[in-house]
Amino acid sequence: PSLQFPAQLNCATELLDRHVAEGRGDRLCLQAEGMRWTYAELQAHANRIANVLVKDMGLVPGNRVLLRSANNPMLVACWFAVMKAGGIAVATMPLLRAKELTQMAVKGEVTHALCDARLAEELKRAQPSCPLLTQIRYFNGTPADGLEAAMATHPATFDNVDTASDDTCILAFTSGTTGEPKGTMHFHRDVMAICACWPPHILRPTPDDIFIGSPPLAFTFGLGGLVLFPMSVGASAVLLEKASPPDLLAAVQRYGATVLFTAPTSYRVLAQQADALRGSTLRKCVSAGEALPAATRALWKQATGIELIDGIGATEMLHIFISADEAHARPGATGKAIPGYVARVVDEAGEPVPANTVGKLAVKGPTGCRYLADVRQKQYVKNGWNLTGDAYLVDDEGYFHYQSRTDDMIISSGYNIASPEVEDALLLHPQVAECGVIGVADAERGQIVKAFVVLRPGAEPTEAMVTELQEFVKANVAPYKYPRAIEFRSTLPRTETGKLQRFRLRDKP
Ligand code: 3UK
Repeated sequence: PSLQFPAQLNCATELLDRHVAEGRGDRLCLQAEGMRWTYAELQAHANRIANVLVKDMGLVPGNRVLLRSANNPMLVACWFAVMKAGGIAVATMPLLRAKELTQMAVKGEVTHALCDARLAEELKRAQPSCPLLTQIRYFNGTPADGLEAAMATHPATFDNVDTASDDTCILAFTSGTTGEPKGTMHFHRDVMAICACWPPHILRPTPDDIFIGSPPLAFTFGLGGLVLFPMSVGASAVLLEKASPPDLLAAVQRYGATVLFTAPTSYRVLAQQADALRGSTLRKCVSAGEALPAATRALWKQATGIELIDGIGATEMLHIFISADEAHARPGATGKAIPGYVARVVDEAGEPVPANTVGKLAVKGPTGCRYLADVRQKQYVKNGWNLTGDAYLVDDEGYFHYQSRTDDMIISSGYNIASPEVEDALLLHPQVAECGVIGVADAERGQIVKAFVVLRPGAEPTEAMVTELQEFVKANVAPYKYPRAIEFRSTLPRTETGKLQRFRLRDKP
């Protein structure tokens, strides 16, 4: 990919205005419940909001703007308005509470906010603790007398700020499971770099594709998959405020979606609706956020005939850096470093380890980790390599196989056991809907493997089932990895981004 960017670059000019300037303004850009916007309509909305930000709210380039909304077209218009005005978008997950919003606003020195009126309450509770945050406008309210009323007083034209390609435009907070949220900074050129690397080489979308998916736009997986990537090729996206598996399935059918982005657990649930999925319009399905179990890949292929595209990405890296297209998919492997990136597996000293040896994943490319004022920068980036905190091995053919988060390795009687490997084995059992595996302290063995299992409807959580599952795992992986303890649950704790929260299983054993 060409990763040479001019000194001055504004990603809104490239991803939005360029389409209108080149005569594609009438093409469909965004759809949502009762809404269809062309590229020209999105541009007009973004321009009016940019005028409100600059002329009414006093925004100057470099100001940080908190965005708070479920996935909908106004959120996208707000995001582009911030880019156009040379601001920095601080997108936040809809489920966050005042406490977390305060942490992010204070740490991010946020001065402005654009917020969906239906999510106003927590932001209003946060504002008194955020002295710099003085300018807030609400949208999507009834009546639409907030941001929309202000927009109506401004023209639908705006001269984008002539930003430098290495001006920060995104401050993305990690969906971190523990500790203070970490803010990661990304430049205008980083946005263009992720559009130049993964989509043309792995996804290969066309301008007629209709993208759909569940990840919030505040999660960079969602921002890329549902806004940046479709717009980079002039395609369109469907935005869903609610994207549980049934909502997603209904929307795929209703809108004739062709490219789906969601997390492994969601694919697992969706695959049960094989009837509804057969002969659907879907042609490309992307999984990221956590490891894709081989059993889930197989279920999806059975239900739809489609080979999933797996990819590991991170907020620190902005998007996906190891992946494989359908033709190169290997069950149990994430893929190889995508064009533009290099990846390797290293030991504690940062030296590459031999093939088939577990070590730490190290990656570099056009994007990388820039924590906002955080001492953990030195742990994530060493000698120019980004250490993602994942344990991986590379096989003889150069494919990267995910093992676990480095701090999720279970050590039992001297054996290293990766939680996802045990989870994968359990998921092959027809009665297992979901599961999570952790290590729990044990006097004799140091740690033992414990599994939390959600059974499929109709299956009984009995002692006999415990034994059956234990024997099943022993038959599928090295017997010492079998879960000595199994507890049945009705649900498992997950983040808004679909990640299993193993630490919460550990807290409440
Ligand atoms: C894990 C995976 C195995 C891995 C993300 C795509 O997930 C994203 O970003 P986060 O900052 O988390 C990063 C961590 O999540 N992970 C993600 N994808 C996979 N593990 N296989 C995968 N396919 O531990 C990684 O270090 O929330 C994913 C695009 C953008 C993103 N921000």
